[in-house]
Amino acid sequence: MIVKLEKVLAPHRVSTARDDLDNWGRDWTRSFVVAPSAVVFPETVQEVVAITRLANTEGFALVPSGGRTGLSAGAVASHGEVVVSFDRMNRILDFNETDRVLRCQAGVVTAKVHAFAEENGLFYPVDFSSSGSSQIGGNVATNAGGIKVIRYGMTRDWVAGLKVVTGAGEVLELNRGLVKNATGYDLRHLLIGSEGTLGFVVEADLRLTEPPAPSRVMVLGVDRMKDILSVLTRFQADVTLSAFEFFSELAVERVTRHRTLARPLESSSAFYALLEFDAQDESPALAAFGDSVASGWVSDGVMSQSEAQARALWALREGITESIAPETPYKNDLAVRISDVPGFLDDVEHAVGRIYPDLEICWFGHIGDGNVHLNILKPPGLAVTAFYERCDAMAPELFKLVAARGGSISAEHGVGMLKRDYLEFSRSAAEIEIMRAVKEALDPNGVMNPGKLLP
Ligand code: 2HG
Ligand code: ZN
Repeated sequence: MIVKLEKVLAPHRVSTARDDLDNWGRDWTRSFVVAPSAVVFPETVQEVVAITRLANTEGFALVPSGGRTGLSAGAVASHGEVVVSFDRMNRILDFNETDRVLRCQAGVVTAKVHAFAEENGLFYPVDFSSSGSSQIGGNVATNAGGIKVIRYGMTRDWVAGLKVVTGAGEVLELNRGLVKNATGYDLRHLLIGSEGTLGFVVEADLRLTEPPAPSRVMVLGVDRMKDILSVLTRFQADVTLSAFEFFSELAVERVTRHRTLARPLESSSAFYALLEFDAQDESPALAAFGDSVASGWVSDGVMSQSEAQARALWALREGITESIAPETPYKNDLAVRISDVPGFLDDVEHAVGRIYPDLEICWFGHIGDGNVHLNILKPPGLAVTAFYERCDAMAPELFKLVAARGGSISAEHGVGMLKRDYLEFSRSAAEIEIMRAVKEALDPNGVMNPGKLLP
């Protein structure tokens, strides 16, 4: 297999070195076996086609690999697969000013798209903490969301076209940058969020938009979760929000210690809401703040007066993941309808408290779109494996609560291997059967990312 791969690619772009396998064989998850048999670095679409065809004829499996920032083990190679890295397909190929669409290769880092858009007086609005290393191909494969979804939607909303190599090795040009196209099933959207199980995204056409107006950031202290939604409703009546995030006091405590940041407010609250809106909306925002205090929903608040202050307030939210990483949290990325969030948080607190009263929960996330990140922290004395075993044992209880509210077991991180066996809590048996049939049609020999997404 290696010799044949070396014929398809130059030998220096096929690696079996231990360090390379360890590095490219994993994402940000740490609890899965990492055991690829090789890592390959194609530079052209034709090379991706050749690798895929070889996998079909030789019977080996492929794992697409981007910036490896995933949190669901969608890009972990645990069973001798060949990892296909897009690190060398990292060019922006074209930009059309009239269409406001850029075409890039899958390995372009998200931040490079942000910078390119800015250089051209425009804006690419999909943004998240890992945008400095995540790649567009991975964003498309997981339909990445992030911190601006409330205003701009998910990656799906910004993809005007895709070039993909299916699991059978066919090249498809999907939608070709069109705004309107009513010619049947939109296969582009099938590939978006397919987690590398149907084929490789090799190029993407991304829409750009007007840059946002200068913004203000507010952090508000809120003691009762249900009041956060009253605050959201009150602000949304008069203010166009570009972010509405939340985090708990425990998260503030961890992130301020880890990054040596100042606390946002003098007093402490159970929760904090972080809002971002256009500076021109400052007066209605201050009125909404006044009403929220008068109604007893908000105890205190701060509003950025400069770019630096806005960045410092955002750091409180964006630094949470790295600040709790040493506590090897058991991560969950859940969604319910926005109005259901407070009830859902109560359900989960209650269930975790009943089963494991000694475990601490660090809540944060994108409450404005119903997506909450539940991180259960490992107590200091407990071994990592014993901790994950306890959490895994609790998972069905947790996902039942999600299912009871018609929610999603993965709002934005994807299913990967982490959630694969729980898919039935969010998708019906009929849906899963249809998903299998789709996979069969695009990847008849099952070479694309086996063991991910579908149980
Ligand atoms: C975020 O919103 C990311 O910061 C990571 O989706 C969430 O670490 C997490 O659980
Ligand atoms: Zn998130």
